[in-house]
Amino acid sequence: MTKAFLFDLDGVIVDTAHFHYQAWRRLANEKLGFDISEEFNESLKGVSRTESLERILAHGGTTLDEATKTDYGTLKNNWYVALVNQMTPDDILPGITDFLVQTRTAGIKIGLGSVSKNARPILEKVGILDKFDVIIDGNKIAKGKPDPEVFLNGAAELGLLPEECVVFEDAVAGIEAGRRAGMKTVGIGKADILTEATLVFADLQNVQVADLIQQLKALE
Ligand code: B16
Ligand code: MG
Repeated sequence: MTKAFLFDLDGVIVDTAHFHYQAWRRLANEKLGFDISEEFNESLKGVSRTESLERILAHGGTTLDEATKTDYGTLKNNWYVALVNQMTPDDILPGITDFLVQTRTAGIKIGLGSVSKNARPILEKVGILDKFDVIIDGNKIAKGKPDPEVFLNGAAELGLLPEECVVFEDAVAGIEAGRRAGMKTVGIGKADILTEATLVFADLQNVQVADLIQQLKALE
């Protein structure tokens, strides 16, 4: 029986991916001496800040000492935070506000499972922090997605079993994390990319919580 929905933040609740891209691109251009494409940025979705920098360095065929990596991670984050500080409730992705209302009405708990250390201030900025029963973010976990830790912690904080939770994710790494946690997964995006998801929708507009629960049950 489904008792909780655990939502990823970036790409599901809000679209912060283009802010991450702008900040990483600025770092690559100004400090590393190469460019990164929007296509390459896809491979950074759902991946932690330190792992993202490692992937960018490998992509550019370069290395840095640990102190510089820390400095550059902080620099990128300062640029990123300045961008997300401009967010408003208009930045909530289509269909989400209504979907959260439907979830609450159906008596299903609402959790956040994000590897971002900025998750809480972002939810506050867009005005929906109070909609969440539990928030697991990058400050609470040791391992990023595809490790299942973030979602297992969400279930544990809610006092629920993994099989009672459904994960909503836009990233391949996030779907894998949900699957490894023993949860059903709803992919938000393209079915040919999110091939491991239990169900896939382009977005949550026009998705009814009651119908979704029925569809998931039918697949058991
Ligand atoms: P921060 P999610 C992830 O958020 C992003 O998808 C990923 O691109 C980012 O590197 C990561 O958060 C860490 O974010 O630098 O703010 O701690 O998709 O798990 O909500
Ligand atoms: Mg995401």
